[in-house]
Amino acid sequence: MATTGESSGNNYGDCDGKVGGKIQRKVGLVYDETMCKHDTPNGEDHPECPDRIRVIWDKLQLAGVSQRCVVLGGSKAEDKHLQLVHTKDHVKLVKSLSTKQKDYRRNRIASQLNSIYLNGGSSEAAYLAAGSVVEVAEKVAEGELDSGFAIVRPPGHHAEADEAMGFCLFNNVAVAASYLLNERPDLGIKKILIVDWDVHHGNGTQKMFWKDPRVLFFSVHRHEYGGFYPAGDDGYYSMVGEGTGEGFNINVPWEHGRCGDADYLAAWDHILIPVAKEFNPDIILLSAGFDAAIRDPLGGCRVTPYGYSVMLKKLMDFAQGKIAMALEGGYNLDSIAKSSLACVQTLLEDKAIQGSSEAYPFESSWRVIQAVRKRLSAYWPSLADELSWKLIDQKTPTPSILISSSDSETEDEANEILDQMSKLSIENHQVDTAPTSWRADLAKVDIWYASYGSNMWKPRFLCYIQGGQAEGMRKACVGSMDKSPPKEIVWETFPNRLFFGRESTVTWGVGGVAFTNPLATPDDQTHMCLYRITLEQFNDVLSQENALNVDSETPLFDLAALQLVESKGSIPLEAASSGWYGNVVCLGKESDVPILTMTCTVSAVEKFKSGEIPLRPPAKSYANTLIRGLVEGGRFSETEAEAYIDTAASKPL
Ligand code: X5A
Ligand code: ZN
Repeated sequence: MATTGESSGNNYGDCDGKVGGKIQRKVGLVYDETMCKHDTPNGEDHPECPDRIRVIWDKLQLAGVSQRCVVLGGSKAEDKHLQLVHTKDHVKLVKSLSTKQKDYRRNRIASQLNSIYLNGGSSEAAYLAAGSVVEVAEKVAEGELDSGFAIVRPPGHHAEADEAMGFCLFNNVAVAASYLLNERPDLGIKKILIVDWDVHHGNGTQKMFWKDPRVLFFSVHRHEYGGFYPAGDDGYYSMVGEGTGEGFNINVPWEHGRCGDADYLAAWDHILIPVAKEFNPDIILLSAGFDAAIRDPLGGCRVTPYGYSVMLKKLMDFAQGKIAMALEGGYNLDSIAKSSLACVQTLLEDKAIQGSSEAYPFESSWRVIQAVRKRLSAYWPSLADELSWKLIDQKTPTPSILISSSDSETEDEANEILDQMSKLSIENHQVDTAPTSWRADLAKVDIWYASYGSNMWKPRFLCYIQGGQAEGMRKACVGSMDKSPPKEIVWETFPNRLFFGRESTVTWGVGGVAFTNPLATPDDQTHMCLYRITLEQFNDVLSQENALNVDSETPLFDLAALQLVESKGSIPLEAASSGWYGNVVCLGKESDVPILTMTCTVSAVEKFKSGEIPLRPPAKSYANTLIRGLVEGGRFSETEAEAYIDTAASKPL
């Protein structure tokens, strides 16, 4: 089934394995066009598309890099190897998706799975993806290759023993690891380090080796307190493995997107590399998704090709450089091609990839790194020391993307890092001119932000301005770029209906979210706490309420929108349409300053009324926060506040 196209060949190096007098490392590549046959059944667009592996292969060929590698065609995994980590039923299911079956049956299977599409080519591609990773891992373990890269799809790391999910059918890397450990004792591979730098948590791989001390699983991913795919607590740093596998599972859960080279390299230098030294793996398998790459549409992170090359280079110091890379995610075709090229050049030990950047890790990244070190220090003594404050003081303030440059006195550990960082550069660097011009304009305009939910409690609202985490919150806020406190606070009552809906929020967990009917209903009353803030700050509150970044290049709500909402009363926001509070409502004026609130759209109210979106009473802690706001704000006694929330929670719409 090797159909790798014209320019492939089993040659490597141009002169007896030497390039420029240096012994050329033997780097294997698997590419097989057959894996492009897995596609959406009706030709709809999907980020996990066949072109992903084509563009990588084309890039390696155009750069003249594949010609210096050992090119292998794909090979199909054997059922007994797949069954080392998957159930028989799961293998049977994937096998049964053959071309003979009708699309509708496959569509029915896919619809019962999370983020999975299937077509007539899916089964063969899945077998090839897993088999190809096994093939590369085996050849690297044997020493026939120094290292290798399996350019495969569908990806694998979300696939669990009995379930396909997250674009993954078989867990390619897990199959390969289990194959080496259980089927090939002759190769002497006793300890495997799996590094998963895909932007998503490798939930499948984690589960498969949860109790297995032979596999150290390390995953760094965007987590957002459980809000980012695959969502939940599995990717948290508290998940360290169990039984004899305790301590052999390490998660680095970023609190937000935007993480880049500096954050990833800090996780390498202060977690992964010291642990890898202690663990001393016999081989490294790399779940190499490139969806943490700059400009990836799903990841929202900013790792550059240079960043990937440095992360990889650092791993090459272990296991005598035995590394088998397998493609996982990565959805910007240009970014994944460039990142892959940088990695293969690194495996070939070409001249170092050029790059530099003056970025520091985010403050939040240091916080995560410290928490991970602390949680795992019982198992890995090299993590026990606290990081020096001089080191962690080198940071990019969390919401801001303004990059400060280093003026170093080179004497301590901190400056070592700084020097390293100052050599980094972000390829095709989009200049992040932090507070962009819209901020200056909107900072001149005052509005009243009218709150009726947890923001009525001042310490909670201040988190949106100053950043931080008030009592009861499960997640810290980045705050506004302008951290000045509200200029005035007043209370008012409006003829709208307060109600509660939805399942849970990232901040409060399970329990209702408060809404107010955007349309006035004269018999109802919503009591609101009004904060006088600038329109710039209002934008940042709006972004945070809708889980959007505050560092957007364009405002969510500008002067034109303000004019519009004053005349129309209520306007939905394009950019926040998938958020909960994607509708800005003007409730009138107070001392000639417009009063704005944010709630759901009028059409969402209809869905609440029809039951299409369920109403849901607030959880105790959330309700208590509202009551606290009303009481501490002087609006109500405790009994009155309780009665008010109670009524709003129980009265039908
Ligand atoms: C392999 C990978 C992402 C799934 C996202 C689903 N999967 N929304 O990157
Ligand atoms: Zn991913």
